[in-house]
Amino acid sequence: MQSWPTPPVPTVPGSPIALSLYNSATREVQPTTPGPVATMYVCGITPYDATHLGHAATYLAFDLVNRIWRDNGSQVHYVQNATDIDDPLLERAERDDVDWRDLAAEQIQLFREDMTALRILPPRDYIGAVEAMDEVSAAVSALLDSGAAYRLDDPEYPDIYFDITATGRFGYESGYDEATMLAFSAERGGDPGRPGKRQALDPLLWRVERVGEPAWESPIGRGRPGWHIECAAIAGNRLGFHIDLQGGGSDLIFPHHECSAAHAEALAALTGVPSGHFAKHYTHAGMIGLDGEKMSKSRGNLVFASKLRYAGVDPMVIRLALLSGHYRSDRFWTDDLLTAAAARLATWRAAFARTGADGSGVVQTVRLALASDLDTVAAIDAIDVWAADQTLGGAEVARAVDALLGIV
Ligand code: 5CA
Ligand code: ZN
Repeated sequence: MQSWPTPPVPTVPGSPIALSLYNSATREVQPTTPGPVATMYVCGITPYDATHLGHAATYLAFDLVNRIWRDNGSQVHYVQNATDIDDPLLERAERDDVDWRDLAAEQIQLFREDMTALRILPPRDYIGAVEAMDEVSAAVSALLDSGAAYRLDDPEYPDIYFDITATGRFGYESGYDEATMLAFSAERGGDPGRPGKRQALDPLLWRVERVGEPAWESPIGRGRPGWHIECAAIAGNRLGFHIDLQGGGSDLIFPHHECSAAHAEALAALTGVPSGHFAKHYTHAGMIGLDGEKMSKSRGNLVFASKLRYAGVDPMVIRLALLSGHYRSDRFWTDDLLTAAAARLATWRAAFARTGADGSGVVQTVRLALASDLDTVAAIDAIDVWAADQTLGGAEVARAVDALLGIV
């Protein structure tokens, strides 16, 4: 699919600082170690109710990763999917009496416009599940042939499941215990109670055609894929099966990233690539809430980036407001965040226009803060202190804030 336009990214004077990030798989902050081309896969939207501020906050966190890696001298090969066929999308299309394809296309276009307005660097490959159908079914077929997957012994619906024992390390990514995994599986699209599976946590790879549901022709019969295999195939086929980072919100830690990592590792084993963890870092953003609850499609307590834009809010104010909390903390959206960000941005813009040299070292302070697990709170504090000193020049700092925080 078409991605969205790339905003200009200036170079920053001074010395880059290597990025460290929290890794959900090790439960600690660790240095990232990309080569000349850093490889990042961030799970994309399921295209309805886009783009709420929870989505925006998550994509912003990985936009900072992208910007810091570039500052560190790497190119970034960034891949993102759109889950443009899935049960929740079909349910929403039915509820609203629209064609699911039209709903997806319209919501993906809105998402592109929001990402552009928020100055989020686009993925090099923006891939819909529907357009990737052949490669996804080929991946399922390969897993089935290898014995890592099996057909359910169900005469009516012989769906294909992944055997979570195939990689010998299922569970390492989340570190969750069995009871937690079972609970999240049931809550987040899995079917731990379905009879006939080898293990309750085995995830669906291929759903054979049901009457009235969309289905695709494939070597394993007509049907449509499970959720996790889409991301494993789309990421692995473009970035390889050993990538620098897989990202998303914390609600994707399990089952989605655990299962997509297991699928990717089982696929990697088939290619003879030395087996290791799929991603060096599994990094997750905290949940944005509203009025005491997680902002979610199912609750319907959503604030949309586009609604704020249409009401005349400067997208840079939205961006700064979302960056004013740490990406990993669960936090609440309030209108006060917008008010504070608007005042701060006005102060910063006046300071950016000041002539003369900076001399305060603020650019390095910002670099250090961001390199330390994206500490935007410390970075913003340092810029506030700099802006308050009327004797300091603005041009260098403006360039750094544009390149590293994406704010102009
Ligand atoms: N299409 C799948 C991933 S393959 C999906 O999770 N789509 S989504 O539209 O539900 O979410 C898109 C991204 O936004 C995910 O990374 C998800 O973790 C994140 N997200 C959803 N709600 C919130 C929230 N309230 N706060 C922060 N991030 C959120
Ligand atoms: Zn995904």
